[in-house]
Order: sequence, then structure tokens, then C-alpha cells
Amino acid sequence: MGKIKVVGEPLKNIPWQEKPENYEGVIWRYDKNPLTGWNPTKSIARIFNSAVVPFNGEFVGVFRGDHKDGKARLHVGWSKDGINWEIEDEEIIWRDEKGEIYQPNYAYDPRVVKIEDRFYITWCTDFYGPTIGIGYTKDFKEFIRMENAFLPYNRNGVLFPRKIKGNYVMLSRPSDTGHTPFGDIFLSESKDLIYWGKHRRVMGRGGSGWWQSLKIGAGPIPIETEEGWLLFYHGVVLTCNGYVYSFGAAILDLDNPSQVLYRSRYYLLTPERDYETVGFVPNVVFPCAALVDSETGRIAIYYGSADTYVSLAFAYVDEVINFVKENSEIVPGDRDEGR
Ligand code: BMA
Repeated sequence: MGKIKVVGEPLKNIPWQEKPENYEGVIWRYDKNPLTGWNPTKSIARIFNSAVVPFNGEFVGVFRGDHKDGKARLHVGWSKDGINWEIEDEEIIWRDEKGEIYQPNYAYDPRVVKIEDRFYITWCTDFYGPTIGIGYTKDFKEFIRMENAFLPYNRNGVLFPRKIKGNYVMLSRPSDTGHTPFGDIFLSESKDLIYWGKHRRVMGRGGSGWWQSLKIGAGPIPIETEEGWLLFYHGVVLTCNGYVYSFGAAILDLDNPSQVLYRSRYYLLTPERDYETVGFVPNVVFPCAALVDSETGRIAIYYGSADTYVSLAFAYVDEVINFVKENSEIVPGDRDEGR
């Protein structure tokens, strides 16, 4: 039983494996990683950077599937245990609120969150370049696409799991048309998930931790705890062989989440294993979802590895929060009010 209170439902059947003995980190990998392999379905070449939620006592996910034409698309997957997945070969078909087909040209890095009776999906979509697409489903069979949330160019749109002071809140990472060589995390608010404003900067790249020196972006849906919102986020460093993606965590103020309370100067997971260092894009760990059991504080993190596989890692809320607090470094500008 965790000591730090987590707000949320119990999840007794969360995928789980205890921490290996003598392991020093606060996030440990599933020993049978990766969960998916090359060419997992007829039309998909690789599945990675995907989002999973509990559903009717089992699990469902929205998966990024890069097709054999090289383009990223979204697919539904089903699982009884959160580990073994049946991925649908046909991509998600979106309709607008009038029922007309409204299909993205490409779609990648989905996040899924349940707010009231809907599962909202955000993803990176094409609108004269990358920006944040948003839609919802109730059953993972019919999908309604709403207006794009933001102007181009933007990526890593991540909704909070409830309204804060009466507004929906979304994190995002303004970017450019390509493999953006910069990037900080911002936040926007909305009354209706259509009109967005009150933009704030949450936190920037940099600090003494070089793993997050080039750009950062929000990962899974933030986890609500009595200490604040626990946010896992990816950080990127530019090496002589290209970008390396790791991930760390921060704690944001509960009522005013543009304020960073603590932020880890160290990464929590960095590419080390073959399935993270070798693949379509080597040296990438990219988390897009986290399941949490409010009773035990167990967390199961789904992350894409090497832009090729879906992988799984585990942690305890208490250990992550204590680590982040003990090793915190706020980067100059993280706590400004955005004006
Ligand atoms: C980013 C995104 C991610 C990807 C990463 C590494 O810009 O496109 O989907 O995992 O690059 O290629």
C-alpha cells in the first residue's frame, strides 16, 4: 500500500512484475519486453508510442501503427491482461459530429483519457503540418473527431484527466514542420475542448541534465496524487549520431498545473536494451500511457522503443515522487506566469 494518496480507481488487474532484486532505479522493465514485434499485422510494419486504458475489466488501446507505405496511423487493440494484444488491422475510421468521414492524413503518438463517460483521444495530426487532433469514443468502435485543438505546428497534446477550476487543460509542445530541434512544454485551457486559450509555459528543456537539453514533451496522462500531478515526460539530447530519447518525471501543482513543483534532473529510463537501442529509429524510449492502481500505488508505463516496439515498465508512485523530490532541479523560467 502506497503512502502517498493517488486519486483514481483501484486497478487490481494492472499488469505487474516486482522490481528485480538489487535494482537501483525507480522504473524497471518488464522482463519479457517487447510486447510487439516487426510486421505485427498485414498492413502494419511497426507498432510503438501507444496508449492503453482499462476497459470493462480488461484493457483497450489506441496504437500507433506505421504502415508499409511508411505513414503513421491509429489502430485499436484489445487485451485481457494488458500484455498480450490483439491489434485490429483496419485503422480507426473517424467521423465528424455530423457523421461524415473525417480521416487524418497521418496520425501518431496517441494519448487516451477517460473524462466522464467519454474516452478522449489526442494525437499528432496533419493540418498543413503537424498539430494536435482530438476526438472521442465511448466503445472503441465508433470514433468522433472534433476540430483540431491547435494551429500548426504542435505535438504531444496531453489532456489532464479532469477539469481544473472549471476548464479542460491540455499540455502540448509547439514545434516546427520537421524533426524539431527545440521544444518546451506549454499548457492551454478550454471550457468546451474546442476553443483553447490562457496559454502558459509549464517547463523548458535544459538544466544540468543533458538528457533533456534539446527538447522535452509530455508523456502519459498526468497522475493525480496528493503531492501534485505526476507527469512523466520525454527528454531529448542531440548526439553525434542523432537524437536520443529518454524519460523523466515532474510534479505539477494540483490547482495551477503550469507551476512545476519538482522536476528530476536525472532520467528515469534511457535506451539501454537491444529493443530500445536497435530498431527503425535507434535510441528511443517514448512513454504515451500509464496505468495506475490507486490502492497499491503501482504504475505500469507503456512506452515505444526504437520506433519499432511497444514496451512496458513498472514503478511505484511513492518511489517516483520521492526520487523526483530528492533529485529536483527547476530550470530557470519554469515558474514564470507566462506573461
Ligand atoms: C518524434 C516523434 C516520435 C518518435 C521520435 C523518434 O519527433 O515523431 O513519434 O518516437 O520522434 O523518432
